[in-house]
Amino acid sequence: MRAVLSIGSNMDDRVELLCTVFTEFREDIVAASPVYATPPWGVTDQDEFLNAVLIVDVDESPKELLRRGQKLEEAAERVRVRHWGPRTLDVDIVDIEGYTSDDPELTVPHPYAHERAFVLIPWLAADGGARLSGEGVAKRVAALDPKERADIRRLGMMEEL
Ligand code: A4P
Ligand code: MG
Repeated sequence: MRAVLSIGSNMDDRVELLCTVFTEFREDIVAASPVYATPPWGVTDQDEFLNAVLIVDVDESPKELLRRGQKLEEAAERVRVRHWGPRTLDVDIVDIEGYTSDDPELTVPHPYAHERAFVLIPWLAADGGARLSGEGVAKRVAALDPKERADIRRLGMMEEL
């Protein structure tokens, strides 16, 4: 099963926290985006995020993959204080090839992916042919507000940081 993961952090050592996800999935990564510095989306009075997208090939089921991501969040001692609020580590499943779900525990595609520059821009960098719900991600990126696009700063590949 091929899945697209969006990972983010805006607390503590953000590079180190994102690195734990790269390490967990090192055998499964098909493509990885650079790491980007991104302004907070949704709840804007919080620190800047680092975000990246990983494309992985895994043997487990969608729910097992969700659980694997949640274990990394737990290991990062993530505390859920506020919806869309500050977090040490967030591992979201953006999309899974050939699979959709409206289960609140695991909604696929991720309901906000199509409007989030911090997901779409890294995803396009990892996969130039990416598609979300039948539409090219390149087209969605082109349709973003230019200011929002310009605010997403490429820092470099994970191994360079
Ligand atoms: N859940 C349902 N579908 C999924 C899915 N596709 N992937 C459930 C992962 N989880 C999914 O998530 C709440 C519940 O969503 C989980 O129990 C899971 O079963 P959460 O991470 O515990 O809580 P949350 O923070 O309230 O919501 P969520 O949806 O993770 O927040 P978001 O939507 O990820 O937004 N700005 C920038 N620049 N960069 C960011 O990374 N992140 C957020 C968080 C806000 N602003 C941001 C960023
Ligand atoms: Mg999440």
